[in-house]
Amino acid sequence: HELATELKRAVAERAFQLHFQPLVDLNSGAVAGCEALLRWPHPVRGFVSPAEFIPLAEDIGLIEELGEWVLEQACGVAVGWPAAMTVAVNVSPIQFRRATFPLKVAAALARSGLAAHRLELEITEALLLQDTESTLTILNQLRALGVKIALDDFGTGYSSLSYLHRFPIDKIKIDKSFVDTLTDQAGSAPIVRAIVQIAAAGNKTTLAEGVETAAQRDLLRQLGCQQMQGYLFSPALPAEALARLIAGGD
Ligand code: G
Ligand code: G
Ligand code: MN
Ligand code: NA
Repeated sequence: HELATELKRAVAERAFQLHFQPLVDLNSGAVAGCEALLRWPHPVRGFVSPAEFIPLAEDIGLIEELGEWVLEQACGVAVGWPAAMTVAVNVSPIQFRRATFPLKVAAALARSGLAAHRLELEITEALLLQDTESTLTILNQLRALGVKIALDDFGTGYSSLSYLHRFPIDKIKIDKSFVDTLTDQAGSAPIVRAIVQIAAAGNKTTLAEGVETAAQRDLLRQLGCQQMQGYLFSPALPAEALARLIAGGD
């Protein structure tokens, strides 16, 4: 597999970039943090999507090394942001289940000097359904370090809402598919309202993903959702462009 060979080389050479997409507080409009999104600038293929190369990295045993690089980079960049800003890092289930993962997280924090509460790890619902006991153990280890846990793409998996309270989760990221139909007649607004209420009852923050219109933003605010992320505010940006954005320049 040609792409696999190239990916192997790219990981060895750290030939990736991290971009950062702002997470915006719906009430104040302030940038509360950013999600780190991996980019692979391929000399011939252009930017290869992580949706394509992350599963490949998982298949060929490269995800730990790649994930560790992402973690180190993300913490290293975020330490230069205002102290109120967090950084969110996507964690592959394979990476998450390695016994050394909490140690890797602790090492990235120590090396960068980033306060643990400013790091948010994004996991997916599927993790909660498999090996529930071990998942709980790992989540508790991570929580003991002081990092935050966010549940990514919420609503696309098969976990029930009742599952939420069994796990130490700080934030729920409502999947873009709910945001897409939010302002439609008979759309997803009642579902989003229910998710926000259940999250609030468990002291969890809610964020809506893929917000593209002002109407979606306004309704989300009205429904009590706390944060949003999406092209309405900004796509993922290189670190320098993000720094200019938060400094208020352009
Ligand atoms: O940014 P974009 O829409 O291209 O991302 C596509 C997918 O790749 C998303 O599901 C996103 O969560 C995932 N992804 C992006 N960066 C990372 C990363 O650093 N690690 C992992 N495991 N997944 C990532
Ligand atoms: O799976 P995850 O939620 O981590 O993936 C986030 C993906 O969504 C990234 O690839 C990011 O580039 C993309 N994204 C972020 N905001 C928007 C948006 O407003 N619209 C669309 N279509 N995609 C978005
Ligand atoms: Mn994510
Ligand atoms: Na997401």
